[in-house]
Amino acid sequence: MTTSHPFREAERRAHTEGPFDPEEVRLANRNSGLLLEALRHDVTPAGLHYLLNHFDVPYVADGTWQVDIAGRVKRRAVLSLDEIKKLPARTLPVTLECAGNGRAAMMPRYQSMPWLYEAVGTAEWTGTPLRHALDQAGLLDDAIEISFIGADRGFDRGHEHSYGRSLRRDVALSDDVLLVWAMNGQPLLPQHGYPLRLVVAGWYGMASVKWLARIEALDKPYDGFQQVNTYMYRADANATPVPVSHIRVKSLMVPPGIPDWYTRHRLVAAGPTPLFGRAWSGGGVPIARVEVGIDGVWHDAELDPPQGKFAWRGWRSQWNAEPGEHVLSCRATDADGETQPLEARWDMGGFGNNVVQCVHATVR
Ligand SMILES: Nc1nc2c(c(=O)[nH]1)N[C@H]1C(S)=C(S)[C@@H](COP(=O)(O)O)O[C@H]1N2
Ligand SMILES: [Mo]
Repeated sequence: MTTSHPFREAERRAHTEGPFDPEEVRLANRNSGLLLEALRHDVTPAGLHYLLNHFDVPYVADGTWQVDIAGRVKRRAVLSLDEIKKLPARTLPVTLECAGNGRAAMMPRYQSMPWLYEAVGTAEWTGTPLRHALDQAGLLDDAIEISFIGADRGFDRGHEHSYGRSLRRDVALSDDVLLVWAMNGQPLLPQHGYPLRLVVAGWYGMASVKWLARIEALDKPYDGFQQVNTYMYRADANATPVPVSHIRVKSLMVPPGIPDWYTRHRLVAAGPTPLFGRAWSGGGVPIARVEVGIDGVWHDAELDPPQGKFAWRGWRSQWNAEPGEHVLSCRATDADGETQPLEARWDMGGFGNNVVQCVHATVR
């Protein structure tokens, strides 16, 4: 190798089983997940929303941010935050989920951020549809993709890069792709992309670029590391990679009863026990059905009214808890007929695991 950086691919084992490595534990400490009991909130308080940051959170001094819109445009535009905030605003409740959610439950697991179930949250994002900002520069006819580059930079598998992603032109121009400056009515927190981020409703989180510094219109597909070298579904090393895009249908429940501190095993009092959770899917596809499984026997849950095209939907059910050991599950089906699998579908990078959740409970 002739590169002049100190990071070698060989230092990371691709797949592993058994105890977590210190590197995985360190990533888990940097990237917090939603506490499952916080599924109760229709809108996740910002401090409980999951986090996924690849590199360092950039320090941004107030009042200095600018976004450069360049590439295949009629006139390059450099917009300040104040100029962007003057564009037509829209607030949209959006459920974001990390594409790696569930990775740690795959066997063997890919060594990366070891999520179990908790890389999900729903916030009310305020911003302007991206197309209003693009209008300031004017896309040329040959612009086929728009790329989005963040201010954070680092290495992954030997490649130095700024975090960047792209969208096809028609996707980028949809009203559901927002340039966002507020989360739940407050300025973005540093860790969620202050002062400006993209939110791509209906897609896994990797598309929603934080600390957005540069937008470039391209006449060829974007080839940044986070676009082509990762976020691809691959069953094995020889399989044709399929880009990760829309969120897969999923549901989670608030674990009932009280937990054991260390194992999180639940203790539930015998008798009628309300169960509550959330279900969501990607691409704006509505949730059609949620079932609750008690020791493998399934029945329908009741759905709460929808909260918006891109937000999770509440569901509830009653469990007549009888003394003994039990396994509780939930399974969502969307309007396209997609449903959650009972066993994780294998993926090389640990992406898109929407296996049903299992909660172990002792009833006394
Ligand atoms: N600039 C930048 N944007 C980013 C990331 C990042 O590391 N850097 N992580 C992405 C990933 S993988 C996810 S899942 C979401 C997480 O958004 P959140 O931390 O606000 O929940 O941000 C995305 N945007
Ligand atoms: Mo992610």
